[in-house]
Amino acid sequence: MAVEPGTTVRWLNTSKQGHSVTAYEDGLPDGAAYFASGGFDTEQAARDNWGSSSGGTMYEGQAFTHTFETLGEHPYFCIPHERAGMVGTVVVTENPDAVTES
Ligand SMILES: [Cu+2]
Repeated sequence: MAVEPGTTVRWLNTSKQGHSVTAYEDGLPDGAAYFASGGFDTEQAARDNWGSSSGGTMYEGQAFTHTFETLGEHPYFCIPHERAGMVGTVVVTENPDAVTES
């Protein structure tokens, strides 16, 4: 998805499975705040804590929000379903309408 800076994006788990929203730390633009469900500061911490009670799991009906302030591409994934291709990118741009969704 493409959004303007300052946009708060909300992910809602509408499935029966637990998911995560976990940023690819190395893929974030310089200066961008790290984001992950569970509030982790690093991708490694999010991965290490997956499966624990504080693991950042979003259960059915739970949401995670993040406000994007930095221009650029913000790739993220779902920890348990990364290998299944559950990944995405939030593109932060001054002109979201010009971005072609892939
Ligand atoms: Cu998932």
